[in-house]
Amino acid sequence: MKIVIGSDERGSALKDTLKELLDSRGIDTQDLGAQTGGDDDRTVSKRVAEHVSNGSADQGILVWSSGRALAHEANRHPHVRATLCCTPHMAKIARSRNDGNLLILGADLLDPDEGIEVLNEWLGSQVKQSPLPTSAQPLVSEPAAPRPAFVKKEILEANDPEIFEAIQGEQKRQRNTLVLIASENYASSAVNAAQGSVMGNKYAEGYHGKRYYNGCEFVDVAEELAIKRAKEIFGVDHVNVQPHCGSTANMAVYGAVLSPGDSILAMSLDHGGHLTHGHPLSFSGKVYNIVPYGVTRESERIDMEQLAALAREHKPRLIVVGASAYSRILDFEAFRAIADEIGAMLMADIAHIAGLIATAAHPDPAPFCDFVTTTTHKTLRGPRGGMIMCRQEYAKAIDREVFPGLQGGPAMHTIAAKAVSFGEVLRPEFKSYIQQVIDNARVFSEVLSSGGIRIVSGGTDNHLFMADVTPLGLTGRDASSALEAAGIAVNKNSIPFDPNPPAIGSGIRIGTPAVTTRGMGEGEMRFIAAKFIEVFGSIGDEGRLRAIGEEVAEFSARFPVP
Ligand code: DSN
Repeated sequence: MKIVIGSDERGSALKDTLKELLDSRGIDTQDLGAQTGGDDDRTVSKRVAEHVSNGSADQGILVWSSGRALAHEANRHPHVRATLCCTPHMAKIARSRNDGNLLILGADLLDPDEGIEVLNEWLGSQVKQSPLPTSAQPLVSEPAAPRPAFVKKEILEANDPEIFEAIQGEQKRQRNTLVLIASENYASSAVNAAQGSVMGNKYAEGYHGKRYYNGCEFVDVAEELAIKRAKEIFGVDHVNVQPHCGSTANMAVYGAVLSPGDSILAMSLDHGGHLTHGHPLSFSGKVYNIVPYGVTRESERIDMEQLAALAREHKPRLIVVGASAYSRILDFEAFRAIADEIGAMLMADIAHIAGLIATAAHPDPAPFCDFVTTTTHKTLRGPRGGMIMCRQEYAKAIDREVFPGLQGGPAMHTIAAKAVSFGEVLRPEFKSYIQQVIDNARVFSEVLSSGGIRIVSGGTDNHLFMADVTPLGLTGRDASSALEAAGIAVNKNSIPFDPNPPAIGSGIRIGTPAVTTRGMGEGEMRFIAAKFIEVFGSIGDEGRLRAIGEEVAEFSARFPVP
């Protein structure tokens, strides 16, 4: 067996260690070197993938700073099945189930011992189609000691088999299903490790330097890092990382600067807004006087003329810009001009597009908005949670409204995980990830459109799009249920001016963040979109839907979840 190995600069020390180990075991290993160009220079990774692709090497190893973006690129080469492996278990699955032939290791994610452990598992795991020749010696004679994550799993299994089983089931579901729900994503193992950490045991009511509990020195580090990194990402004056979710983040902004009964101009849920932008059943619609705006019937883009007219007529104290089902660029500057004209404050809710803003793939709200709220688990790919950013003049009011206004003790384990994910966002690989998310959404929408499905507003500029399935004689509910039967998860959604009630809807919302995290690119989007069309043509044919489901599961298994 021949292995080619290469790295970037940060990965070169671990690469050298692994090369030495492979040599000492008598495995024919060719070192293709450490990339010396900038982050965009992928000469070495390309060469490694080419060797595996054209069969001049049986296997490849790439040791990169974090390695996330490499899997997309390497998998574009024919016959290459590349996987980023952060644990021995991931290596085992990638080899035994997916017949992986290119191991990617993140030098920033692993210490040398962990890297060796992952490689040992990779080489020692049974290969589905092309087993290691018997001449190749397994690298370890004894099984590696279980990693801490594994131990925790075993403890949970022994302690609470019912919950353990439910978690196992969910893990399997996430692995075997194609998740195209626009608001979902897979956090990294590092984020999950922080979230499952002992920081969850700590009460830390208050803020750094003004805590109501002793013993906060370590959770302070986590919170300070989360704030520092968020400021660096979004270029804002002040950050509060304590909101438990996007809804409490929005609630805190409203509560900090408005009084009950004040008017808020916000996008209606029917046209793509969010529950907390004034739905009558949400606190926002109950406490405040909501003036809804929407999109035009023709363009299905935000009707800026209607918005300006409503602003002049109702003089809201706050205008909210942001959406959960809108596929076009938000023009924050134009919103600011309208807010200034009537002396209103402006809040951007960027929960869906935070990852795009973080990487400059969408215009920046910070220069134009008084407040920016977000969740941290969608395109930002962090733990489930919320965050508020604001201009300095509102800092005190916002902090006071979050604690003690709305919340008691902050979830310090989640805050630590927010810090970890923000660290990941700051790496160059995250930018490539987001670009791929956007390219994937565009290609996906184009294939569906050529299959007779109407794309709301004619396309997408971001990570999601809305597909009107009525031209096929379907409702959103029919379409989402049929897709579910074939192992594909989307959500039914109202489209603007929808004649169907929300529980039925005329559309489905499709987003690409989660499948892109699994390493899928445009080719895979074409495959999945083609399956959508097949599913829609097979409604009522249970056998055919099951067969498509089997194909989907097989396809899905090639792309490990983090
Ligand atoms: N429920 C989320 C979504 O799916 O967009 C927003 O909070």
